[in-house]
Amino acid sequence: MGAPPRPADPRGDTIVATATAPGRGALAVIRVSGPDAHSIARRCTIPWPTTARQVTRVRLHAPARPDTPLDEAMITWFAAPRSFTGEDLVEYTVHGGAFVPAAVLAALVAAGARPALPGEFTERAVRNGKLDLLRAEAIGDLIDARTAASHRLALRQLDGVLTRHLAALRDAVLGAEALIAYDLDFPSEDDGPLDPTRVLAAVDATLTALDTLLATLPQAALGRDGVMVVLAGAPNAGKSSLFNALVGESRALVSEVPGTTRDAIEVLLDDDPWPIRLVDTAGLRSSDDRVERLGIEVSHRRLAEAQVVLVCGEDDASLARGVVEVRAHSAAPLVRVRTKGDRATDTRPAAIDAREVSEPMASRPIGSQPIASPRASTAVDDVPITVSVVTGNGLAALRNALRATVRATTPDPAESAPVVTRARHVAALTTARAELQAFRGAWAEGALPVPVAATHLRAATLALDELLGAFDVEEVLDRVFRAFCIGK
Ligand SMILES: Nc1nc2c(ncn2[C@@H]2O[C@H](COP(=O)(O)OP(=O)(O)O)[C@@H](O)[C@H]2O)c(=O)[nH]1
Ligand SMILES: [Mg+2]
Repeated sequence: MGAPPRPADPRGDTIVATATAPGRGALAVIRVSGPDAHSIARRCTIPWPTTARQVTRVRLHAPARPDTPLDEAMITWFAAPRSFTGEDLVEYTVHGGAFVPAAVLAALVAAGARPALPGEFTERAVRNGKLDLLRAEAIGDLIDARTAASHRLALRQLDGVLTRHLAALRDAVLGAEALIAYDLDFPSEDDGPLDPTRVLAAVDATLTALDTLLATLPQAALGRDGVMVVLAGAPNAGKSSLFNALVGESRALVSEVPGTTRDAIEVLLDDDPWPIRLVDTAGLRSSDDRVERLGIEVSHRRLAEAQVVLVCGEDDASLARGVVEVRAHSAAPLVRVRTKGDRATDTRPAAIDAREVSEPMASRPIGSQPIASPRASTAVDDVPITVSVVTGNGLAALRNALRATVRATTPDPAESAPVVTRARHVAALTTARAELQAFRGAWAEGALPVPVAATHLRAATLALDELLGAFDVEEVLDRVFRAFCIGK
């Protein structure tokens, strides 16, 4: 989406946008913000409410045509700085649909407002100190959230968990800087020269905190893309039937990515603690058929990416073969599924306990980076879970087993610890980390003059400042808000 260039000083003018999604709907919200918001809105509104922050029923019209009503609407106005943007702000709730919001928007533009750029309302809120940059990003994430996990992460960030944590880290770096500055200014104060280990301890604690924070990035991807769970097994094992049964049973189908018959088919299912990206594959048996071979190659690739594998087979022998084949391509935890339970000729009990999960042979944490505190995988025994898509038996137990395996190998979503969610965060934290390490090396060896070593601390502070949006970094603001929707 080629966003138009942003005005050089976007603070000067008054902007307008529809904040709700276009299309047919009962209501739409239109916002006007800027120094002339009240006078512009007034030219389209009868009567003008006397009191701020009070919902009033009004009639709307184009500025030149007060006798031609556009809508019966509700209006609330706010006076700077007590508004979302920190500017004078007007919020209309008008009737929705194709015509009314567009007509009211046009009237407000005719009265002097400029159509807002994507994210411009939130950008103004940041510029006016109503919101820090991390919280502003969280609003964007909240709007974009498609899964319960993404929603949870966005709300946590909106609540300021990450902001407070970073502010504390920044304070720690400033503290170290102050220690050094004090030593520079008063080198022979009563306590004698500065104890270098004190500075090192402060810097080391900050480095550890930065590492912990950087290691949380995979959580954002998990919340967005889900845990990749791949169905594997010989052709005809019942994988596609099981895929359909699991999808059909799911409480929320989030998205669907259909492929061709020889490609993998995947679906994102919202689940607790993380969404599950369920992938059906073509089957594992080697084949001379060219098309089937292509499908098998795709299966192998998917297996290599899998975070959990459901190995499907009708009997012990095919399950055992399936496990061996899967292990050639994947070290992910396995859940063994005996399919077509309704046909089973043996007399084993059909009801299998939910805790029966096959042992992850080489469990590894999910995500491309190490996870801060992976928990031990669940204890398991050796009984596969028997399912039937015909009777539905075993599907609930399979879901529970899958959840248990996911829980055992992914970060704990209940932790209220701060989590980084964007490449921007990682870039800034990596810079801060590199500067702190450069400082640490120079300081420990006494290799650089103190004032030079101290510039690394300064640079680390600046990187954290940029992350918080604590000072005016045009480029950063521009990059962050370009991705927002209009009216936000
Ligand atoms: N009776 C019974 N038949 C099943 C069950 N699951 C799959 N099948 C049958 O087994 C055959 C192969 O199933 P399919 O899901 O296409 O296997 P895939 O090749 O592994 O994807 C089909 O004829 C299915 O109807 C089940 O639970 N019970
Ligand atoms: Mg199939």
